[in-house]
Amino acid sequence: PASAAPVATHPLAVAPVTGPPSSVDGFVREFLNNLNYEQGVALSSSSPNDRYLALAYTVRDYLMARWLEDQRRQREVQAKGVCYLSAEYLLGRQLDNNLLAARLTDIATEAMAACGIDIDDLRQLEVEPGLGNGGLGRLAACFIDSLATMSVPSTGYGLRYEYGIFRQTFVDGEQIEQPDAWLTLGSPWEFPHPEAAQTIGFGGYTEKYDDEGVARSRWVPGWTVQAVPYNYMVPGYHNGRVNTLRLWSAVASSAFDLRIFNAGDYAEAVRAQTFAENISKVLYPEDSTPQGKELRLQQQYFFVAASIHDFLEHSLSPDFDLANLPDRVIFQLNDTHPVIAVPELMRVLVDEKGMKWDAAWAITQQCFAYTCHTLLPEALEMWSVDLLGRLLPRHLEIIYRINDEFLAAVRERFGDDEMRIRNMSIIADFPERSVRMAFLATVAGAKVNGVAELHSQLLREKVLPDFDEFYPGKFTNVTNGVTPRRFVRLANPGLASLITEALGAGWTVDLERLRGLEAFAEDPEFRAKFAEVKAANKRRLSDVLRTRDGFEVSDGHMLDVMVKRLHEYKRQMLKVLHIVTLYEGIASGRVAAADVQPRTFIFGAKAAPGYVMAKRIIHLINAVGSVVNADPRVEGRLQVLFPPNYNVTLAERVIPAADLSEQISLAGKEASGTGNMKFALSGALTIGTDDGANVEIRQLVGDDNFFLFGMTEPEVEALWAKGYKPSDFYQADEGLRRAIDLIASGAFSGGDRSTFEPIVSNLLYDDRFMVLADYASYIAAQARVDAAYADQDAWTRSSILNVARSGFFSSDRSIRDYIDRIWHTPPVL
Ligand code: KOT
Repeated sequence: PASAAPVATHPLAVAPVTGPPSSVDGFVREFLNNLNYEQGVALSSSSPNDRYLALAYTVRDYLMARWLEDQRRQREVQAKGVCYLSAEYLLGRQLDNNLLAARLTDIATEAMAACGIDIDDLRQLEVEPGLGNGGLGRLAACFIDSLATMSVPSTGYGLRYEYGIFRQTFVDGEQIEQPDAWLTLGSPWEFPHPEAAQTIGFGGYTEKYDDEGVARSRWVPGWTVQAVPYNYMVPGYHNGRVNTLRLWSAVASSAFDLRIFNAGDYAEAVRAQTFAENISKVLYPEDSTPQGKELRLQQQYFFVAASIHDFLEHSLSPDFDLANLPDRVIFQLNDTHPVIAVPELMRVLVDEKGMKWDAAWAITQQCFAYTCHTLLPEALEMWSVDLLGRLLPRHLEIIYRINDEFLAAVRERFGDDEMRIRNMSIIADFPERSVRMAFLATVAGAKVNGVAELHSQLLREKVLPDFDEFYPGKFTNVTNGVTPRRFVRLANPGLASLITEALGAGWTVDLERLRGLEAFAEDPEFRAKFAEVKAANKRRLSDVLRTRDGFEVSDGHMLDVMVKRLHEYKRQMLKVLHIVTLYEGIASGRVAAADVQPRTFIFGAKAAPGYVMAKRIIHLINAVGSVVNADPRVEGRLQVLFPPNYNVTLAERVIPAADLSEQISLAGKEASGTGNMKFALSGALTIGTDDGANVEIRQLVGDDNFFLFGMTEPEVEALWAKGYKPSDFYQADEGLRRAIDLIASGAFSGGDRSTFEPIVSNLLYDDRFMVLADYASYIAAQARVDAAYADQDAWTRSSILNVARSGFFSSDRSIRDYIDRIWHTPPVL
């Protein structure tokens, strides 16, 4: 990033904002230039990868002038902006998104054709940046898209992992993880700026010193790492805006190396280098179950410290009065992963800028806001005081002082209610003395939000009730959303054309306009076209699964899809029990295959590598698939497909083809879900519990167009209170008994009863997520699905209504809510 001081004096120092000529000829010229001068090859001798890179460079070049202009303007205008701090960005492929944003899709397609290249072949070569685990990272990617499209001054900050989420393969049905070396063939979308590196300290000690009669503290780090920024363009849709995503990469500090080199230990110095560079080496693959690993804390501090310093240095003028910082920035904390930013800003303001504690704290409390993405107790991050004190001693002191002052205020308000004090303390004493990051974020944040109405309500009432009482007005809700550019326009071009034909083009940036489709749901001609789009999407999916995985998707089947991380709370096991129930009916001869509604079940799911039960469930799904798909008695009417390595790219093909969306978490466990929104916007009907954003989807699409089942959250609580015995449900339900017995019998494990025994006993004797309690209700709801699907025309009508009524779930609306309720950062047009 350029410094605030202007250096451009020559009239050509800033490229004209138009960029290269928007013509096929112009594009061909740029493309060949890039092929020759960047890749160093002639067209005739270029590899497909050369061509992909040259194409990417060309698209980039068209966006460049806008990008430079927006960076200049962002500095000039000095408007309040958002710094979105997120440890994850699950971006998906960039080429199509950037072509679309820059209105270059047609030109680029023709230009490639003029060079004898099928642009589709190049699309397939892009390795998606999988710098996230699932919902939380994908949400961040949707949000930066919306921020750019809505012209909100903002920067996304995060980590440039050298290895993103692992590549999943199956060996004998079991998950094997492979490294995701996404950078090896070149990364045309990023711009490294080693000259703008930040120095990040770790370890060492703190000391008190006398500053002209004022007692101060300072941190003397034991070692440092360089944080090198890599900038990515984030183009808005058709608005000429290009925002920045800045991801940090760790490089060894030369000073640090020198000391060791001078000691004559060359090998040790090189080792130290890799030690430093480990920080941004790999994304931790746990979703909603973080492990308290030291390297993870290093990652967190590394990227937030670099981001805060970067913002203060490059976005503010040198004479800026930091007392006014809240007028210029809001740091949005994407869950607790970046919360160490809070003591870091305090340290900078107090120790480095010499500000008084109280003034610095008042500023800090206005500069942060916190989004919570979970309710699972095991997902609430805690860092041991021991580890924090070793790695970030000054930050620990600051956290203690924040806590002391906070608890003093609590005492003042509520008296010496020791129970309450202990429950609210940022420092927990058991099982180990540790820092509760969610509490720190809540105390420091101007606002705290959950990600769906139900989640925000439970957050206030169940997880942080004392804080809600102490800070009236601090808690709010912002229901999640998804970007219609990627998930409708790009992923579902057939539907997009149909919508544009019916409603005109404005819906892509004003998704509530989809309401206009309600009237078309009553038009048989429109329904026929809509059904044809769905059929075409299924063929597109078939093609992908054939080339990607060698699968043959059966024709004429309902596509019943469950794609999301593998987690017990999401209850893939409930889906398995449904499939086994259908299969057992046929295999036992009680049900004629001909009477079964033909269905293809598609799963996509990665399990955290250390999550043993999740991996067993993956194994079971594959095992059930092998048996069901091969059994002639099924007559091909049931099919189970589990393509490995579910990612954004595959989601873009699977979701538009789906008829039925499985959103079946135990009520109260899924904070929001965002897949559920993508399915509804693609015309899939949802079978779901009253959980997360399902609640809002159902309210909007209407009960007639949604298959609700299962206990409500209060009913779940009541059953726990009464005492839950899963084996009672097993005993009482014959269908359930048959399904579980079949799994236990070894029918899916070559007769070996031990393979899936841990799953069976977990269900019968533990079942933390009440799979057995919701089984009967789920099976009944699936019967309603079958009946509804039998009337194809009525189903299509419901499907259209799902699309028409899901405009609320645009991430543009989420961002508008953030602006109104939390950020107060109006667009700068
Ligand atoms: C991960 C680690 C710690 C705490 C929370 C998480 C987390 C939560 N990771 N992903 N989530 C999901 O975030 C999505 C976006 O808000 C939600 O839709 C989804 O329900 C969460 O599970």
